[in-house]
Amino acid sequence: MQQLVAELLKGNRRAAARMISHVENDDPLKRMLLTELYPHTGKAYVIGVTGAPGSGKSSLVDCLLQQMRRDGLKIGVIAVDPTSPFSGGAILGDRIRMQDHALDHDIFIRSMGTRGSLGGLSRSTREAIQVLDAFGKDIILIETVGVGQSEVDIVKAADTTVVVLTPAGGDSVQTIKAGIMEIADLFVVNKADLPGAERTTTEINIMLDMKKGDHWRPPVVQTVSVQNKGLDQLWELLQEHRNYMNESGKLETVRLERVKRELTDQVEYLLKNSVWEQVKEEVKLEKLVEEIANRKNDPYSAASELLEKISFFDQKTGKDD
Ligand SMILES: Nc1nc2c(ncn2[C@@H]2O[C@H](COP(=O)(O)OP(=O)(O)OP(=O)(O)O)[C@@H](O)[C@H]2O)c(=O)[nH]1
Ligand SMILES: [Mg+2]
Repeated sequence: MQQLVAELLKGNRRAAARMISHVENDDPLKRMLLTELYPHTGKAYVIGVTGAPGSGKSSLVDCLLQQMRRDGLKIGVIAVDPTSPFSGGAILGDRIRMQDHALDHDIFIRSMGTRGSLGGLSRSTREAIQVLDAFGKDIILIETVGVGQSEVDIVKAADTTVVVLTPAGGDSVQTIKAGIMEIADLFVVNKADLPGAERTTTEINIMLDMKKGDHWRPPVVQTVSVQNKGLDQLWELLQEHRNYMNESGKLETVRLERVKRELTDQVEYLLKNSVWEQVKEEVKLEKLVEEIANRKNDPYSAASELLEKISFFDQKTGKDD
């Protein structure tokens, strides 16, 4: 295990890939690995790219990779597909398209599905980010389909969030989920070669102007990712937002919040695991459920009684205290 960490820190890609697999499978080794890695994290800048299926996220990421490589940056890409139990489907297509980059030693691309990620996809994504951070990536791009709460959670791991929209017949802006709108630091109207791009851009701008001022007003940029158009501007705006985050002190604030969330998540996760492990050992759950269903017991007292039977686990030694 120590060797795996050492190899990863040396820049061994296979070690990074294996480590992410441990994370994805919620392997028992995982916690120790992440503990070893943690001192080496906190350096990478994380950019989230979210938007409806087919809006052009992967094509944009592809173009951004070129821009960033030109600046000599090392980049990790995590493509998250919350709808897929395996890392298949559209993501597989992404892999093929990004193959040119895959040969580039400074770019590491990985897709993640929901398979095996018992602690939740946002959790395993966050841990994969830590792996790539320790691996020495300057920038980590997360591509995720913007459809539900889990994607909003995934994006919370990002320092800068890009929301990708398309000129979909003009009704796109109204149908954007409120949650998605809130998380955007930057809007991209991709497929600006299609009709309606101006209108969509104007609508977003109007919506943004109605919102009361945060210090950062998200810019809206048009791109045609398949023709590499608008990408210089997008990369420039991304760097502008990064500077803003640094200089305003906001980066520090959101990172502290993130660490707090990681800590509380971890406590809850350990508690939950340890509680249910013991419950399984000590209590005949089905019998208890039946009693409650038959009104011989109630969930309120039953839950308290369950917890009274449980001794809290010493996670470090693995022994009861
Ligand atoms: N006309 C036009 N088509 C585009 C543009 N960008 C992407 N596309 C096309 O849109 C389709 C989807 O592009 P992707 O980059 O795979 O989109 P995505 O958001 O990653 O898709 P998922 O990962 O499946 O959600 C592809 O067929 C692209 O060729 C663009 O700027 N203009
Ligand atoms: Mg994609």
